[in-house]
Amino acid sequence: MAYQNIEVRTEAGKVGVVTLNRPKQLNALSNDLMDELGVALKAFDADDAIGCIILTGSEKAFAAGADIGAMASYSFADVYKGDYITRNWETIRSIRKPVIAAVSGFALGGGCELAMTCDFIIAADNARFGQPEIKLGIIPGAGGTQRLPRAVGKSKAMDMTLTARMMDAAEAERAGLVSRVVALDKLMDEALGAALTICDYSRISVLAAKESINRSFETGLSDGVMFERRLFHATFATEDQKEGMDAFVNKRKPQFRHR
Ligand code: DAK
Repeated sequence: MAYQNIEVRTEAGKVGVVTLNRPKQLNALSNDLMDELGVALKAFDADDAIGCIILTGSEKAFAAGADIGAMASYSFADVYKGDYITRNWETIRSIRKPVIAAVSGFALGGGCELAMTCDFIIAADNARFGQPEIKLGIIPGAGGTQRLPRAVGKSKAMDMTLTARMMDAAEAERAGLVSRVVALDKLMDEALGAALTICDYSRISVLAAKESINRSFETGLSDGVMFERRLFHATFATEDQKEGMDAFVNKRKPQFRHR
């Protein structure tokens, strides 16, 4: 597929990189862009050579939100009857391989929500996160009111959502929204390093760990721990478990074969 709103490449033959590419609109997330993003993510997810995916934007903007120009004229009837853009915003949730958001510049509104839908966020020191929808007479619509409080707690989530205050990278790291902050010029190196580390582990363990952590957001503790226990037990059915433990015992580097 020829993409108009994103760029897609592979690093080291095993990391899929998707770069949002609508620079004039600060990567505003148009319908076409979200369609293309879904296609690219699904293609990497289906590609056996790929072990991890990085989603990034430009130095100035990861994404400044959904496309306000496109939304401006919609009525309640349009968005409710049409189930406004739910269709192509939910694809990322179905991706089973890890997706790392490498964020520099603005991650606002739907851009912040998109970053939060990734599995973890590595931020450049110029990153700024916010849910400024209140300034437009709307509220977050792609999970911001649900994922932000889970990430940073109720008080900061309320503050950001009700006042539209942006959070800088340092505060975002303190609050737990991002996992690491690095200098802007080191962002992609850092994200790629993390992705390659993940690629070297057993794919089965990686998928199971992601699935189990995501389950913690959907269920109570007892059910979540039981879900984890079943997946943990299942890893003992894999060749990779034998390889990983044998390698440790014999003081060598494991060679996981993802089975
Ligand atoms: N949409 C469209 N164009 C945008 C944009 C956006 N979100 N953000 C920026 N742009 C455009 C600007 O209009 C400008 O275009 P030109 O005037 O040059 O043609 C260009 O990008 C550069 O922007 P600025 O001139 O404003 O640049 P500054 O450096 O001065 O300011 C800024 C950067 C990021 C602070 C500012 O552009 C800004 O405040 N942008 C809007 C941020 C915002 O309000 N974002 C939230 C949008 S609402 C849903 C899924 C998602 C959503 C809802 C539902 N479902 C699944 C149901 C999401 C909603 C939203 O994100």
